Amino acid sequence: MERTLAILKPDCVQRNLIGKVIDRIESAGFKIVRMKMVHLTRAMAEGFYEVHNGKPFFAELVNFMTETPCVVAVLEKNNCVEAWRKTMGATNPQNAEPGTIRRDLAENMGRNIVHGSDSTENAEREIDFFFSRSELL
Ligand code: IDP
Ligand code: MG
Repeated sequence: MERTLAILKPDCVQRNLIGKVIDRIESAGFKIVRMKMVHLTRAMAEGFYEVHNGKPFFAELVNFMTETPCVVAVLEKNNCVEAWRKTMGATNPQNAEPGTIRRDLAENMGRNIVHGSDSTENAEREIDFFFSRSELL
């Protein structure tokens, strides 16, 4: 079964929306196979988002992701990577479809509540970034 990495970002935790987002995850048919809270260090945030290093929003993104703890989770479902991106909605909540998490809950493009891997290759890399082999057994 395909897996992806989801993050309930610091804004989700700060705004007491963890439960709402987990409810949406489970209601949409994803199995939560692993989940934990992590407070990212700057080095971790920079490493996780290294593809965006050099972009104008990079510093803002790293600051945001290190503000408070977040929740990282491994989700499982058929076609999981694409299905989770669809459930999240577009990066900019103003462009996201009604009924998606970002459209319904996110404040703006930076503080957009959730993360999801964008390919099965990146899902593997991102799951390995947060979960050790023994945690995934
Ligand atoms: P994604 O999260 O939908 O995959 P990416 O383009 O990979 O979007 O960007 C990663 C994250 O960086 C976004 O979720 C958002 O938090 C932040 N971000 C992206 N573009 C901007 C921007 O133009 N302004 C502020 N933050 C941005
Ligand atoms: Mg992305």
